[in-house]
Amino acid sequence: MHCSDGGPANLGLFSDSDLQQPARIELLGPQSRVLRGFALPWIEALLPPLHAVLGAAPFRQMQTPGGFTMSVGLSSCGQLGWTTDRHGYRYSPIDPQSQRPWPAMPGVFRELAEAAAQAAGFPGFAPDSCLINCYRPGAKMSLHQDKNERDYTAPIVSVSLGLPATFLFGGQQRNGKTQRVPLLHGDVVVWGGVDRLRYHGVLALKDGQHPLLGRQRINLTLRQAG
Ligand code: MD6
Ligand code: FE
Repeated sequence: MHCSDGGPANLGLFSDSDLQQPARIELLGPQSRVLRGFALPWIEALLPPLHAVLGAAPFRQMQTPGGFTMSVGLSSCGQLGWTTDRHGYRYSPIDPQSQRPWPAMPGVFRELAEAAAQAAGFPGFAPDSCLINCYRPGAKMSLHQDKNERDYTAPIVSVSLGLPATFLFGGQQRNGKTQRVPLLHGDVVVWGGVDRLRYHGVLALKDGQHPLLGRQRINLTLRQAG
């Protein structure tokens, strides 16, 4: 803020979040929405704590119960983190790599997720877990359901950062028809209610260079897991 820019002085009455543009909202299903560009006003505040979290809990490639190595790098923050190994998928309060609790969830993650959930018709969202996915060119996520959370009443809020990806949004059965949804830097997907258990995935990431994040896509998914 410059004193000489001629506009009305901001006497600390407004914050950047008041400058939020009206979201361009797209319906994916009855209770799932893409909020185009919703996270853009938060990016500046979000990246430093994201880097701090990744310093304490770096991305790692986990094993699936079936013995495959995931192409996506994973980390978490919050009271619970999502993990997979040969024994199965679960939430744990401890990072298996450091044997320490996951880094705390940055306040700005929680605020963004709560605002996005509210804008999509889910007030009172209070995430206790944020899974952080890192896609390098070629990395993908096969069709899956998110069903390790204790109950399915809360929605999931998913924030896309960096390179664009094609999101696959299917039905209640793995072999159902899927829609292809392009997700760009700053887009937020929210789903819950009757759509909470729909199959979804991400096609192999195309190579490219993002001005802020370089050659990768980072996806934050915030949940009420416990
Ligand atoms: C991704 N997202 O966008 C992977 N899951 O990289 C997910 O698996 C996901 O975006 C549940 C809800 C929203 C999501
Ligand atoms: Fe998922």
